[in-house]
Amino acid sequence: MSNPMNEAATMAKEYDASQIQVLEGLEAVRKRPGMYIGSTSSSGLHHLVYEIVDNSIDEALAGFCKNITVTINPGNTITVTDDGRGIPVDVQAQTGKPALEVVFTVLHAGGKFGGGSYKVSGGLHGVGASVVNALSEWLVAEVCKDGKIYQMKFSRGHITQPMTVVGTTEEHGTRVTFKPDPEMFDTLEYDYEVLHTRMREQAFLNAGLRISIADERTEDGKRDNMCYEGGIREFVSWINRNKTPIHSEVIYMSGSKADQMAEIALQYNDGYNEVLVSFANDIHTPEGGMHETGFKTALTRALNNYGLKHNILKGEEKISGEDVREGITAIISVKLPEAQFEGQTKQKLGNASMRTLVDNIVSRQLPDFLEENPSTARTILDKALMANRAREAARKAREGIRRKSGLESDRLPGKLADCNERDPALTELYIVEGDSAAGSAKGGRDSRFQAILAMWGKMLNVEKARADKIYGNDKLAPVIQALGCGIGEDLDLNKLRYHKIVIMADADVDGAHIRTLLLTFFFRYMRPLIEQGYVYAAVPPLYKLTRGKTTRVAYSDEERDLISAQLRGDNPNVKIVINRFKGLGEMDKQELWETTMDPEKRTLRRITLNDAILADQCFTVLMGEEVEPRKEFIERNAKYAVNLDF
Ligand code: TSJ
Repeated sequence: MSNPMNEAATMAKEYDASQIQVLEGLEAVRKRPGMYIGSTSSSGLHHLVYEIVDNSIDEALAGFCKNITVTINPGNTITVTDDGRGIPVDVQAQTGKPALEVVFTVLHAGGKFGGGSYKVSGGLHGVGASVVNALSEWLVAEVCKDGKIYQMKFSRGHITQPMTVVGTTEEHGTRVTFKPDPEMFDTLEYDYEVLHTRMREQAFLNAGLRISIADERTEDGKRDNMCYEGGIREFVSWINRNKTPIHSEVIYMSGSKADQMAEIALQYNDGYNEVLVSFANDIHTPEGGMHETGFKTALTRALNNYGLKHNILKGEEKISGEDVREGITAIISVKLPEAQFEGQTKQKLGNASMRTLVDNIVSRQLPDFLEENPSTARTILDKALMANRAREAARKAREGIRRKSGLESDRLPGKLADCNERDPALTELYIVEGDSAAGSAKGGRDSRFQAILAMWGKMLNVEKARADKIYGNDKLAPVIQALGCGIGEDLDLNKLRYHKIVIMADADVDGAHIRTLLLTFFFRYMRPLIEQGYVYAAVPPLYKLTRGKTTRVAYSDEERDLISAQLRGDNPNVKIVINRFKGLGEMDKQELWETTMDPEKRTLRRITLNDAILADQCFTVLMGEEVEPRKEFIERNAKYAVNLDF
């Protein structure tokens, strides 16, 4: 017989030990929040919401939840609710604690208990509720289950109210409300559109799941209610909504093998761009991977086979992968239990079995579709054939233009003030809007490693232009020449002359226009440049503050107020003059160097491609011919149009 006293003592000791472990775990999250949520900037702040919502999506995937709501409350707290089974509240044998408590206090506890759930979703970092809890000033969890309402409260990961029954209910589900910790984040302001975009994407990826989002911070805040019975088919229609499809129906294919499943939806439009967006377990895989490879190979093979069989392709004629993807909008969504994310940013699917599964699905189902829909098949084949011929013609035109303009030679454009250094890893190219700003930049730069290229005026609308026109364009040719690495199929990053390409344009509408056009161009014709992180936006200051002989600059409204207070010190009546910089051209060369170009002091914002859908939408809508969608888009995304941060 064991001594009951000893047993109690042992249990207390174990409890202490596990408690210490818990606190150490959550303390680690607070010490290095970036490791768990990517960053403590705006992106990390939004990540908290995704981590919570992912749990509700898992519940939906398990078949128990139909509705999810996300609310931005006054004060920038967030509430997420679902109508699932409710997080289990029973005491676990291993820990002696309610499962609910474990979910919020033990690192990586999510989905590991209960069993039977098909855990496939999960944020980029796959962490979950305990991380959000550790990074929240406070968090309240409520579970409706078995007729009761259970409630538990936390502060910075510590329990402030143990699990308590606070009422009775007929409902079932989970509600979590949290306030991100100001000690942890650089910004606490939630952006409705960022959350809306992500929730819409999740609704498309989980057919029939209803996700509602509301901004309750103001009386007239936005709200959206999203539920797509057609899933990724509707996703494709939605991406194509401002484009002109060349066949009416969206082609849909799906299949599964063992515990893996894949679905593909696609539709061609009359444009020339390829929009291929892939997901693994509802996580965007912008770097592609096995599922994309399987799709591309099978699509090219199936269309060539059909073309040969029906004498649309003659003899040796063959259409390439790029030809068959011109004007395509396609979504590939796969779900698998142990997804392997690879690549530099862990955004590439590595599971080879997915290549086989997707290839098999497309190889079996696409030929059937084409045979059953001969006119659509003909339309698609004709388009691919046109692409093939245009590509040939473009190649010839390009070679001609190259010879004429000397693009192939070492000749550099006249508008370029080059630097002395030759090692691309050490050099920077500033692409500057406007002659006066370019003048200041040339005067202020460190010419040892900083080159300046001036750009002005409206540029070619690259949305609808083919590569041959781009090479001949008088605004873009200097950019192509200065960068030295070619475009499109010829792109060779080994020849890139500068490893930092900094777009320097005013924070006004004209600046946004130039920036959007340049990014459109990079996005369409030099995408690896963005993907590999070579493109940046300069961040010029917004204000100049002067007190007597002291001047300081501020890059945001908050910083302006902070510096103003610092300059004022203990003198409430001292006069501080605050000027708003209207444009880069207003700064003299010294100011421009000190605030925007000096590597010791400047801020550069790296341009990322983390949302190819929004990028494509942004470019298409901003550049497109239709005025209404453009107006609406600019109204909805006023600040992105200026601060293009896809
Ligand atoms: F992240 C979170 F934990 F905070 C959270 C979880 C937040 C929100 C808004 C919802 C959820 C959540 C968890 N919704 N639904 C569930 N379901 C479960 O945790 C659950 C329920 C029952 C069983 C079972 O086997 O009976 C298993 C699980 C995993």
